[in-house]
Amino acid sequence: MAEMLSRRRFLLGTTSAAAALALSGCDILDDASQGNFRNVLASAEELTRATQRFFLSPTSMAKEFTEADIGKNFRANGSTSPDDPEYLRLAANGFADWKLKVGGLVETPLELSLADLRAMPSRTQITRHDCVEGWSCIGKWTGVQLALVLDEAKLKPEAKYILFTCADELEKTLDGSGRYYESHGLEDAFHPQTILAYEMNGAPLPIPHGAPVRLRVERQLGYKQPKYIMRIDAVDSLEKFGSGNGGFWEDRGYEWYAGI
Ligand SMILES: Nc1nc2c(c(=O)[nH]1)N[C@H]1C(S)=C(S)[C@@H](COP(=O)(O)O)O[C@H]1N2
Ligand SMILES: [Mo]
Repeated sequence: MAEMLSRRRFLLGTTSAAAALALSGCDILDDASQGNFRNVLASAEELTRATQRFFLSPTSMAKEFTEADIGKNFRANGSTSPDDPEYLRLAANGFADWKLKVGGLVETPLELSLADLRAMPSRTQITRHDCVEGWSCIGKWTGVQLALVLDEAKLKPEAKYILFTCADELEKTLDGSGRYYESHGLEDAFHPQTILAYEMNGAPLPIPHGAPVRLRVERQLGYKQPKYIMRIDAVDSLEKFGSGNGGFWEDRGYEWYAGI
């Protein structure tokens, strides 16, 4: 699936199928390869349809609940009040100067304010959050689909993972290795229920829950949902970040793929 998906993003990320083929190393211009070119195009279309079927099939969606199911006291966990000076400065001003930086392996690096994100189409979902520590809570989240932001930035074909850098140090260390970070594969990054949430239960996202923006990835456990997001980078490998396991908790022994 990962293979299929990176292929799909790759095809969507280029201006034409011919350009995609050229980049993929296929020889499309000499006569002998013309038949082959059509076959490759046909199979690329088939691949896209298969990928779309996968995404549209209800079994691939996390369950959504009703307003009546929303938990009264959604617990805040992990960092609940980052003390990073830059974060505190941004918070003091209601995050008016906060900019989400989107970079790494993208064609168009972006800097998006909260107002920019709010101006994009939004999605609201009522879902259950499951923490590995053994508790769950249902909440309502509103935000912009991560796919829309990534499509605006246009991933380069080499991009395999999306890495999130947070404002908080969950563990105080001299070398900064205690800063929270997370990563996801492209399947989850482009999933329709994966949103950069700026509202919780109909109000601006409170600081304990990750203001100004946190990720919701509804088919994954709690620690895969970074709060206090400062940057998003498309990367081809997770090796260079933290201890190389793709996330704060992964570096401390948790599974990278925490599907539920
Ligand atoms: N930046 C950051 N993101 C984080 C954490 C954290 O400590 N820092 N904790 C994770 C864990 S383990 C859980 S269960 C959820 C908690 O989200 P909540 O505070 O909204 O309940 O956030 C996740 N994302
Ligand atoms: Mo958690």
